[in-house]
Amino acid sequence: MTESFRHRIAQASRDKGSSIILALDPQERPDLREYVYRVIDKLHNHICAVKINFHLILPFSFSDLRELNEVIHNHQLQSIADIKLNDIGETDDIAISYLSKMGFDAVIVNPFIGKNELLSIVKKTHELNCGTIALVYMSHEGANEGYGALVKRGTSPSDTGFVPMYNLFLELAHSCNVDGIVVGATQPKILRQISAEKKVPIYSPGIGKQGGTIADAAENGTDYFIIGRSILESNDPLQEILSILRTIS
Ligand code: BMP
Repeated sequence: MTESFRHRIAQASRDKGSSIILALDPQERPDLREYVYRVIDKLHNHICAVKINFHLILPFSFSDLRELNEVIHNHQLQSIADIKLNDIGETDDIAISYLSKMGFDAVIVNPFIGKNELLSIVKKTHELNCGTIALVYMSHEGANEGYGALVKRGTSPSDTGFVPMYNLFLELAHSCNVDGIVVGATQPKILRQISAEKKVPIYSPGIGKQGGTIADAAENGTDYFIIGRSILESNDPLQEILSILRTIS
């Protein structure tokens, strides 16, 4: 595995003919492991990656996660750890080290930590041949209170001029050389604005259950579509994915 994460996910997307990332977010259930493997077995030909969140990271052990990532890789898919990492450098470092040992290919981080910490996360992930994906604008309704808040550009009292937080996050993401950015599909105007300025692929959650549409996201610049419940909870997840893929194409 010598290619970068950015290259690997692009390759997986070409090979599978799909830019869908499955948000593998099951509800609590007694047969969690069996369920997860059943889903991957059914859908692996039509997705390029699996995003794993606390729904599995908390109940699963280190070896459960390593085994799951092995299965994901055996299907030539990438695996993304969605922990929205957001801590001091030393703690970020150890988290990334464990995630890489578990076989994750990339980690989602929150740029609120600032440039030094974000740079050090990117450096560490790249040393381990993993990727860093930074949140720029989240998909939930209250995202405007944080990501949309108007903030002063600099940190000195004499700095003037206010910009939305997400503009700063985008600049930070670009200047730290992240491998991708998360922009929710629920705000098409913001998605379009960010996509006009983007230098790295856009990963968009918020499609289906949260109100964003595939068609809008595709039109407004999303590169990878992160979708969970509207696939997992549909009566026929395979047909649902195929229908989403038809819309994208
Ligand atoms: P769903 O398609 O079921 O709404 O799942 C979306 C997934 O993406 C969830 O894992 C959620 O935690 C994550 N997510 C999101 O919904 N919005 C964001 O802005 C960032 C996320 O990581």
